[in-house]
Amino acid sequence: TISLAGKTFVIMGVANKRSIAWGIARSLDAAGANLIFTYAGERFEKPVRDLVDTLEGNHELALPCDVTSDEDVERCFSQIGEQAGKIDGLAHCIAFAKTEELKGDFSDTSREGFLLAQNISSYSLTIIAKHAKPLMTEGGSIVTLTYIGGERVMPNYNVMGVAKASLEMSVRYLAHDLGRSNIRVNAISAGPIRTLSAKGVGDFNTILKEIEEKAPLHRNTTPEEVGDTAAFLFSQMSRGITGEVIHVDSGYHIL
Ligand code: 0WD
Repeated sequence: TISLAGKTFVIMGVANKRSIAWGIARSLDAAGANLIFTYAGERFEKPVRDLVDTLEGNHELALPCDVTSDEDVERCFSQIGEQAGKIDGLAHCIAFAKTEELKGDFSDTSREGFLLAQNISSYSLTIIAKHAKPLMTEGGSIVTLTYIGGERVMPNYNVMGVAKASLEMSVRYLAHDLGRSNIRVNAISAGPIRTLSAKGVGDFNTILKEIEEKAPLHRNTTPEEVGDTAAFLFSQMSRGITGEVIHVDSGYHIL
């Protein structure tokens, strides 16, 4: 197993125990890392703190950070800087689109819904990278989560697919910028996983069944598989990798 002892990582986007961010938290905790959690708003504070208490390590910081607010992101990272000093990496596990735009025709997408999906699911990575960079004084690794619907048309993914395409390109531009500071930026393209966010995608069960039938490994992706790949991307084992999208999807993307 990978050791991340003595390293500190920020994990953004734990909503509940099914969250992919929580799979990442468990893998990093098992590797001995120190973790700092951010959550979207007050109502998530208690559930996040209760979950964090179940981990092995003592992870003290849980902070609010609504990524739609520049001030919130700035305040959050300055607080992290004050309390933790430097950080070694960050997991961005955040996305949002209106449920009514995750079904039906993409051509019906509203301007407002389009911009909302881009704002929370894509632009957030850029503003976060900007404020996290000064804290990664010894280099670092940023990992975000994407989906194959950002590369090809998948049923019902619609406006979120366009946001993921924009997110994946942001990964490349950010990797280019931050490489000078020895900060790597990569995405994990996860297979479909039943989470709170996934509930919003129309016909999600059909998608899960299709993976079992057709993907090379004939099984669905688990948050643990994504977590272990994130641990690799946060470790020195992956030091030569940046600007990459790694598929953790039972091989479905080759079809
Ligand atoms: O099949 C899936 N579940 C896949 C998800 C396959 C491939 C990729 N992904 C991606 C998602 O698109 C997302 O980027 O993984 C990431 C994490 O999603 P998740 O684990 O599936 O979903 P969930 O457990 O619902 O966490 C998403 C979280 C939000 O949940 P809540 O209920 O707290 O809104 O994104 C966060 C939030 O924690 N989030 C925000 N955080 C800060 N500011 C905001 C915001 N404005 N909006 C949403």
